Amino acid sequence: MNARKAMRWTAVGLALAATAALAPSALADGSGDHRPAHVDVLSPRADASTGIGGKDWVLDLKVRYPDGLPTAGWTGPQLTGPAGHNNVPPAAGTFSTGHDDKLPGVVVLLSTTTAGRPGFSGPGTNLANLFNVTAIAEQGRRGATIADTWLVGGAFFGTATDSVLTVAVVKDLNGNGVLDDAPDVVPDANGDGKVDAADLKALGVASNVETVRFRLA
Ligand SMILES: [Ca+2]
Ligand SMILES: [Ca+2]
Repeated sequence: MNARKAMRWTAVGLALAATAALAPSALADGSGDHRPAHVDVLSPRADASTGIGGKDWVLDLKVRYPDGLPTAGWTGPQLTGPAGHNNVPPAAGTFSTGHDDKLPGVVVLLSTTTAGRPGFSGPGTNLANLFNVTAIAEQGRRGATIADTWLVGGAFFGTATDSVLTVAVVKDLNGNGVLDDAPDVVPDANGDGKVDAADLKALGVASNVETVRFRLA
């Protein structure tokens, strides 16, 4: 490439960079190219068979916030579970069904969640606050990525059955600029008897909606 051509390409590059810098940051919802959050399900994989007798399997997520930790409503790391380590600082957190106190925008649904146990009201139950280990995986100019892991130690979601996992970050419903609006229970907005991606979209999402069908062995 000669010097004149190189200069021309440099000018194109600078113009593109300037356009990118002017692009608005749309925190309001998950539409368009700039989503304020992105969820990845690392485990279980689609169509995988997991666990033994419906238990001892892992639900592993990564949630990326391009605009950084303040957008995530992140309130610190956690190491929680049914035993005593819940209250050990700095990783103390609550452990129950409902929205997570440490990452309060995330919704995690399993289609085979049933009512009956305390806190469980069927497939709309947000399971995010049952996650055991939550911490920063990456932070820098590309935003922040949170790793979120749950060891499912009981056969609470069926055995020898298919289940559908649905994960998303709810949009900024109260307009405080923070993605901290996940409900404890997602309503069946379209009344079809299921609580799934359609109902999350009706509620409003800031991220992609990840859906994974898998089998509980
Ligand atoms: Ca909010
Ligand atoms: Ca529904």
